[in-house]
Amino acid sequence: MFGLFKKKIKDAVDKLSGKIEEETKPVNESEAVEDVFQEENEEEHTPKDVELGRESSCDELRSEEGKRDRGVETLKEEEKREEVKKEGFLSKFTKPIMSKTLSPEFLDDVLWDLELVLLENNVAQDVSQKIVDDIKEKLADQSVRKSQAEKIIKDVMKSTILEILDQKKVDIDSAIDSARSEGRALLILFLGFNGSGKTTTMAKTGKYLLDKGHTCVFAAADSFRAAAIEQLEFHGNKLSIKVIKQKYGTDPAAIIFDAVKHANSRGINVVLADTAGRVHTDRNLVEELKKIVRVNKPDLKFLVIESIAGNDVVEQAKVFDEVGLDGVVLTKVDVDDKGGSALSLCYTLRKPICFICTGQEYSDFEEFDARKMVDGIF
Ligand SMILES: Nc1nc2c(ncn2[C@@H]2O[C@H](COP(=O)(O)OP(=O)(O)OP(=O)(O)O)[C@@H](O)[C@H]2O)c(=O)[nH]1
Ligand SMILES: [Mg+2]
Repeated sequence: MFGLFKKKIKDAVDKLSGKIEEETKPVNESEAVEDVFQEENEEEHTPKDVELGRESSCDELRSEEGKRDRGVETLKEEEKREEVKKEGFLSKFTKPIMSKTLSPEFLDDVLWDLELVLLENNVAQDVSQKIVDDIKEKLADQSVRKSQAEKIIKDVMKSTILEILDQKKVDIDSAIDSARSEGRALLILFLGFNGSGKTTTMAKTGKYLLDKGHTCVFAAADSFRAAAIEQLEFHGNKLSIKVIKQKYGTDPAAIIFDAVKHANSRGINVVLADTAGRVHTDRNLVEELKKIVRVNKPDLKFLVIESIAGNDVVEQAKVFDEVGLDGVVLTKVDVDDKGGSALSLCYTLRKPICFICTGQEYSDFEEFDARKMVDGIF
């Protein structure tokens, strides 16, 4: 998952920190002295010191003779450590500290490579630009030490990407509870482009909700594509989830209306409604979707979108957002080497990615964790 993206980002970070390292120069003496004191303080309580302390307190429990011998040994060890510490301390005055002040011009030059990597990996142009601008703003005029260049670049990139991905989460459990308190089922609508994985994702969501102890029904509101109802019934049978259906050609808004009525009269917690795949450029199908929403007022509308759709995700998402999306489910992440779609979607829609699908099995479904994704990339 996102293998190529990870590699390219790593290469870009290496190149960027490499260029900074190449350009580092010795800083003035007073700064160097300050740095040394700071480092000495940081070194003051190393785990090794703590270990040594623990060792000597254990000795107290041993025989008196052993205690004396060990006491002498510990003293010698401490003297030796002090000597080494002093030598190290002095050598730092003779070895100048290398650092580079990152001017905006220098950053412009070196961040170009990073922008290219983002563009090549399906990160939309305005999103790539925003990431690079943010990184530039955070790093400009900072003095970066040679040894810290890579860590600083990585930390800044991680926080910038995390800010984009970390949108306010959808809490399905609370939404179910609040619908229940009103004596009704929660209605979740799955919509998206042809073949994006809507029906499979809805089945996975059904399994996820059953595992959490909720009850569900499926609404077979794709009454358009041949075999769509049978496909949903296959999942319904496997998962023991009832499918509310009507004949092909029936108005999908009416099918969902029926399913909600069925669920409300039986105290079922959630109605999961499948819809026909639509091409975002087909206005009639988009209007049909708006009708479904107008009639049934779904609590949650999830856009199911392929991670591999590339730059097209942004245009698709914008059109589907005309009905007011609540979140995104990103599918086929298992076959996506690039990984930029998630960034483009979050930035464009300002909506959360709720789940990611990583295969065709019901279990290939997980709650999206922005921090996990960022940690995985870096
Ligand atoms: N590798 C992989 N395949 C997936 C994933 N999700 C769905 N698929 C496959 O994608 C294909 C299309 O899935 P569907 O669930 O039928 O997609 P759909 O959006 O309902 O399709 P339409 O109803 O025709 O618009 C099927 O072969 C699924 O098994 C996923 O996360 N990873
Ligand atoms: Mg389908």
